[in-house]
Amino acid sequence: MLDAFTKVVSQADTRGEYITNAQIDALKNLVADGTKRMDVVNRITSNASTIVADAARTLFSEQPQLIAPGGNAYTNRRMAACLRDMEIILRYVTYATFAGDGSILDDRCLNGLRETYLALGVPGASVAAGVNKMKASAIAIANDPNGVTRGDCSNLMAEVGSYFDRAAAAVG
Ligand code: PEB
Repeated sequence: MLDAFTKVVSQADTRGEYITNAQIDALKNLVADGTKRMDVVNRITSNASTIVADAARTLFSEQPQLIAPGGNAYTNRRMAACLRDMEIILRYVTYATFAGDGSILDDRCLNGLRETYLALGVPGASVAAGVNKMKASAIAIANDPNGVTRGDCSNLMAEVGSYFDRAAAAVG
């Protein structure tokens, strides 16, 4: 697991070189935007259950076969597993956002997930659809200009979006 700083250090070490000015500038920007990043993590974290529940509700209304008898979210046990999976993915997206690096998401959540779903018979494309719904509502919540000092969060939102995209691509 890396963060934005340890990633630069580890890449420099692999090449046996000092950290470059360009890398320092990129990290300076990351530090300058640190408060925004923490706010984003805080907002997504404090709205996690809403984000998961809304995404699941929309997913099941669009794909009712999932909750029909024989579906992959039919029975409370499978429904609970499904909501839990979405919550786990969202949690790792918040970790990646906090660290400014996706490796925690890749290594501890997405690695082998496609194979797990294949083995379980859980439809990966439906999980990906659920992840995309979480992406839309998490970004809407994180990017809400009300209640915070207004500024440009476009880079940060693109970064957060890319973590959701990574999760969706890993299973879809
Ligand atoms: C991944 N999910 C399930 C299992 C595992 C994961 C390992 C099997 C064990 C169990 O049931 O608990 N676990 C999960 C994860 C990590 C982890 C992401 C990362 C660290 O450790 N069913 C649907 C939807 C979808 C869904 C499409 C969006 O209809 C998910 C939610 N996951 C789902 C279901 C099961 C499951 C298990 C239904 C139970 C499958 C079954 O037992 O039949």
